[in-house]
Amino acid sequence: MSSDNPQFHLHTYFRSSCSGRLRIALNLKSLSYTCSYTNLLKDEQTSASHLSLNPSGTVPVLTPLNTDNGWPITQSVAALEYLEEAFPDRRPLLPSRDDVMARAQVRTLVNIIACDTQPVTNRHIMLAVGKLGKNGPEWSREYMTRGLKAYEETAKKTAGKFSVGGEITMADVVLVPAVWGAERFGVDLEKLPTVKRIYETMSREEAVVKAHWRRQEDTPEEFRENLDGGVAGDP
Ligand SMILES: N[C@@H](CCC(=O)N[C@@H](CS)C(=O)NCC(=O)O)C(=O)O
Repeated sequence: MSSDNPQFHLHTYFRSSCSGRLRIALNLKSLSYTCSYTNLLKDEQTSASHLSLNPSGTVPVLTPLNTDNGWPITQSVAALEYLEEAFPDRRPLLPSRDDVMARAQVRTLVNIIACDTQPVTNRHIMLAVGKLGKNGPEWSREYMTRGLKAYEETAKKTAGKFSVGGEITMADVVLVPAVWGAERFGVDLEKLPTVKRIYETMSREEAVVKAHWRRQEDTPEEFRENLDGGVAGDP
């Protein structure tokens, strides 16, 4: 990274959990970014222009702007790892290199959400299971519950204030937007006390408040919440 003032561009969607991961990480590391908005409900992720940027037809896409040799990063976990490697001293999101077991634990928790849970609850999967006669939202609730139970059982072995000890890591960054989705789909968090506690602690972080799906420029008016906590339309 050649610049002292690194800038990023993020292709995002307000309710995309994978985009939420990057908003939180960028905020935690105090990195500035501009956004373009890809409306998944309008299938803009499958437009020719988006596919030329990201052949996977998904968001987010993170583009480092003022680097010597940057290009768009089209996988959110690769982008998280990139941010960590490029800016290890800005609010580190992995335990120290001396603690390789703790690093493995963080990556295990990240993968429980990013590899085992989000892909099977993605919007196009819900639509596909709907065509097979299943109830898409019930499907998502079931698989989110399963994934978060695995997270709970795994995290409770290492959790302190956060999922792995007392500092925020990538695991917590990935967990928070997964819980946003789980809440929407009616997953019972009372049965997941470690997840619930960490989620509530994380939700008080300024970086998370700013990254919340209800507070993005592309959040539709009916879902919008301002930074003081009021929901649009509330008295
Ligand atoms: N493995 C990818 C997954 C990206 C992904 O699936 N993003 C969702 C939003 S969270 C999406 O764009 N879905 C579009 C769709 O389902 O059609 C990543 O981590 O970046």
